[in-house]
Amino acid sequence: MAKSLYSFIDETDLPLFQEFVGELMGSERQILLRNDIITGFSDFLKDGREEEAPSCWRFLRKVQEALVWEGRLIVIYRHRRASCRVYVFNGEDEELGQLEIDDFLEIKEDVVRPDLNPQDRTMKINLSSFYDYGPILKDPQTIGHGIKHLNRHMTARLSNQPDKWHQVLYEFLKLHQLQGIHLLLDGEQIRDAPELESSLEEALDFLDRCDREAGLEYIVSKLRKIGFLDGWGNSRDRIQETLHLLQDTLEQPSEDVQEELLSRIPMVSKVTMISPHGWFGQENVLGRPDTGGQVVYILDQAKALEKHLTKDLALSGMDISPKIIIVTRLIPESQGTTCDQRLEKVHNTKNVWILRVPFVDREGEVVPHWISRFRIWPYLDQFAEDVEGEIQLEFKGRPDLIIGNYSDGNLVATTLSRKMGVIQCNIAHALEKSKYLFSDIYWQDFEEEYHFSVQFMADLIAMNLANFIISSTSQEFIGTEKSIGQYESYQFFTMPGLMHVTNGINLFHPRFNVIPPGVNNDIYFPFSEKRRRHSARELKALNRMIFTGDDADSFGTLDNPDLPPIFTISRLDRIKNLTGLVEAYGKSEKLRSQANLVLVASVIDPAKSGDDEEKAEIGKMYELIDKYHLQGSLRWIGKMLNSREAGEVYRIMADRRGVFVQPALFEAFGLTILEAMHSGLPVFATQFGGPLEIIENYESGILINPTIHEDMTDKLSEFFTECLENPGLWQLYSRKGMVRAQSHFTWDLHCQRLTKLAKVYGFWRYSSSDKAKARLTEYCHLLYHLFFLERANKIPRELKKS
Ligand code: UDP
Ligand code: LCN
Repeated sequence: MAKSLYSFIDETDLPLFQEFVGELMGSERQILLRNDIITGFSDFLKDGREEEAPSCWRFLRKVQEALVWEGRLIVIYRHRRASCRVYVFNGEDEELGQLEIDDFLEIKEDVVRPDLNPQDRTMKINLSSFYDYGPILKDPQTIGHGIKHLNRHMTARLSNQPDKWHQVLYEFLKLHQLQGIHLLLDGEQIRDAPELESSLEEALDFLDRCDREAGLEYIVSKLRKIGFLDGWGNSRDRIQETLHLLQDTLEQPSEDVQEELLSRIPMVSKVTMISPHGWFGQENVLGRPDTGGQVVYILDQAKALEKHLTKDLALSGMDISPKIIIVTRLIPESQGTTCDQRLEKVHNTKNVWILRVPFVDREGEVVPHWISRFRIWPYLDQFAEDVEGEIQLEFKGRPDLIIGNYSDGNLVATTLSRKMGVIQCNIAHALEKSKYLFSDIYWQDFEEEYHFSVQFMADLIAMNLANFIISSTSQEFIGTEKSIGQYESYQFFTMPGLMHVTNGINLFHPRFNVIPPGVNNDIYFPFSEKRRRHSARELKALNRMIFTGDDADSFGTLDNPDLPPIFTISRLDRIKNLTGLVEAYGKSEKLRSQANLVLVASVIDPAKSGDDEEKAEIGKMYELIDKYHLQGSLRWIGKMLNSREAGEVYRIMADRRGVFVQPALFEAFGLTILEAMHSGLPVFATQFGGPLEIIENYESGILINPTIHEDMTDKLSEFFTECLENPGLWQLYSRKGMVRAQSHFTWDLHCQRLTKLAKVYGFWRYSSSDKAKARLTEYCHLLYHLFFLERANKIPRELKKS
């Protein structure tokens, strides 16, 4: 279908636009990204004419990608977040052709791999025919608030077909059990929805009349006689409120009332969290390869969730303690960690455990050594089976909620959820697809090292089958005006010669919810709270270790240790770009005269690293230190700090009026940023990814472009200069960062919302037996067997590391 160019471009701007399109079509590159187009147009206008042609800018800013193909320019026009159209120009016509996504992918494949024979063409995956189940959102701005829309949908169905849905609600309450205890309604006394209404009246009437002094035991026994079992509340008032909520839901349903009713039902007491890769432990693990924020996140989440569920169960009158099991991989060659222990209690909890299950090879032998997260795929199918047995044993039954983490954990959660019939929540933490530019079209170049073909399929399966998905920021789902979201990138993509995904995820389904994490405030608290901090002796030792000590794990001496520190702490992945920060710092004489650079990362001896990417980064670090003669102004601590020490180090940096820098090329969220903010250390963080939503720029922190070294160093240098003129500036950033972190990013808030989601989506799962969802499950199951397992099993199983 053709569309007039005039719907986008003003008549006066048209000649310019066509000229620019002509220039793009003459370009040597056949694939252009948004940034190429924007900078291309800016250069095209030249010399102060950047403000010209506003309608062209409006149009071009929405172009995500363009292909130059057979004398035409084909553009992906993202008219709003999560929604794209494909337009075709021939450079002269005033009309635009429109293409289907499928055709676009075929052309893109042809551009990338013109050598592919038709018979080698790619498997097509289009899940759109399965997407007609459940409520569908309309406005992309509402993506990430799925629960709200689900509630609206469920309330509407209660109002529109009361007989049917009252009965469904009645059945749900009647069948409800927790830890084998039958709760809420006695089906022998209350036999259907109409009887529920009359029994409710009787119960509420009794509660109204009942003597204020009456004991809970008496009230509960009376209610039982009417057919209301345990689980409605822990006091007369609470029971009365909950029964009123039920009555209102039946008589005059509203979203809020229904949500509050569901969130009072004791549905969750046993939770399992799945996180197979990396070194999952409580000490001596952070900073190792594949071992960072996800471990911190899960441990803190589990602790906070135990507290929240304990309160939640008590409020519903249940004398039940929650139990949480974090499932990970058992690594016999544990390198001084606890990763070889089957069961480990999580510190400061009553009933939170780490359960480790080994990977086994084809011969049934336990795999002894650590394996990179990119190579664990062949072990996961058996792992899921073994985990099922182990958690059945530990829980003496099924859990009430399974939470998957990262691509591998989400896939295992999918298998467990299907087999055990338990609701599944996914947390991606970071989807690799967005981190590695062109990891889809040039997948073969990445395959040997990263096996993305397997990982992206695992992602597709898991994200389509999860009952609900949570993320720490909304851009993880739908990106920003400028860049597409991590989930959004699965809507359509091609891996030439392998798979061609026309519809991979429906972002308008209400399963997506944003709930940000917090930090452990026993560890990360303001530097000004002196009485909670380490003893003077410990502080002296830590200061020495970081700034002046000559331990085997530290590198570099500081000529002027009193300069404020630019501090960073991170794993040494390429994407974390610590070497970029070192290079930028090395290039800026001015910044070097204003501040020292202090890094806590990895190990300083490459021989001690078992990860190729990490080894390469360590090597690069030394090259840069040499090249820019950084001896004298850089300290590198290549040592794992325990979390108590790590917390104190942020505060020590604040004592010295330093700053925290997070220079990643892309960061899905960035817990270190929150840790620094909670400690009162001003933050400079990458503008690519989650930090955009954590920080309000030039308010509670400063965003930097890590791909432009001068952007990083100029902003840092300017800050230190201004602080000399106005010492209040440092305090201002420190304070505003703390306020922002404490008001928006806490685990209490997170757990309240997570528990509510589990309950509302739990009811939704029970009450919607949709055929389309069942077909989608079958289809994904096929993809799992025919594609995922097939390719995963071809990944060489690693030999023991020497
Ligand atoms: N961390 C640490 N020591 C290190 C490196 C990292 O304690 O040497 C901790 C850091 O304090 C934070 C987490 O690991 O809690 C990293 O989380 P983030 O979300 O910033 O990044 P990720 O590693 O998950 O990509
Ligand atoms: C993984 C990442 O890459 C970080 O950006 C997150 O903060 C971390 O997981 C926790 O979700």
